[in-house]
Amino acid sequence: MARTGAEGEEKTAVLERRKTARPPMYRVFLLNDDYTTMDFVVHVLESVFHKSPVEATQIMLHVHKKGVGLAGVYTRDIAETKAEAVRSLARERQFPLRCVMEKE
Ligand code: TYC
Repeated sequence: MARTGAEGEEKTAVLERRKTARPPMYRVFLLNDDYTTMDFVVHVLESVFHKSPVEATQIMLHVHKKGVGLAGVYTRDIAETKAEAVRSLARERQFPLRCVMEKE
């Protein structure tokens, strides 16, 4: 069906309303393993991802049971910095905790 002029203008107006483009967002995930302690994962979620103790515990248990869990969603630089912070903390404690990111 042919589009009416008014419909076309409406769509253009909707596209033009946002003045600042939203940046691509990246999901940061923690992966389960058999050696990293639950306490350490909760600590990472609190200190790097600013989760409350309750939420950090919920996310850690989700990762423990399902194998992977979302720690947060950020712009690329922030996601990279957080993933590196996790790896650095894990390395210090010699835990094999893995952290990966994926574009939304
Ligand atoms: N599976 C670990 C244990 O039983 C706990 C754990 C949870 C490890 C989440 C990693 O991302 C992780 N000690």
